[in-house]
Amino acid sequence: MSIDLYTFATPNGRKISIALEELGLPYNVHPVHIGRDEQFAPDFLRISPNNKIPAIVDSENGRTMMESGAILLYLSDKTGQLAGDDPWVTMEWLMLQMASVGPMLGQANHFLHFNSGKSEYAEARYADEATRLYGVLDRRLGEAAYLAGSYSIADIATWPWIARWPWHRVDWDQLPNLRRWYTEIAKRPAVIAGWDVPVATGDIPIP
Ligand SMILES: N[C@@H](CCC(=O)N[C@@H](CS)C(=O)NCC(=O)O)C(=O)O
Repeated sequence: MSIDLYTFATPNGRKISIALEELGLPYNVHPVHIGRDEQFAPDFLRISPNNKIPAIVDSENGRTMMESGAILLYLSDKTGQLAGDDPWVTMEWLMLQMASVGPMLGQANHFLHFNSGKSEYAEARYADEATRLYGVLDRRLGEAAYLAGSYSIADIATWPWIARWPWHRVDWDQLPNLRRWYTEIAKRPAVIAGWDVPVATGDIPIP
């Protein structure tokens, strides 16, 4: 049994390489260079109908899957691991990542980092939203060690987005709980291994 992982060195891609490393599942890496539009290749479209990484093929049953949140739920269900303490709490924080943390920090990356100086309005909007979301996570991590109590797919979904913090104008002095969570997870061997998939792009940034 092995998983074919189609991925690139981005937060959404790293969610799945980190999860596969944590679960100890054998996997083959297929880099999809999104800067060269390889995500639009017809062969890839058959696996990932929305033309985005990550995607997987499970050789055990031939199942193809797109969408990182769905893939994380699938891998957790398949192995009975990384489910957190209460499946619905795990679902809440996973959905917050998929619906807010990923999309909003994605916009922050776009306007604050890649296109800085092009729109004052968009920079303020997404910097404010990034600050707000970092605060939501910090408050949650003040009451629980991990987002769903114990380490779970909700943390694995969220952590690679926070690892883009150098682009988000973050005041870490205001975020002691998030900093504790972020730096602890950054030391996990599976996270360090998954970070470098499909290629090493530099060390994990530590605040
Ligand atoms: N909701 C999707 C988002 C996936 C996504 O946005 N992937 C980006 C890289 S992080 C991508 O493939 N971008 C290529 C493109 O938009 O053409 C998921 O969580 O899997």
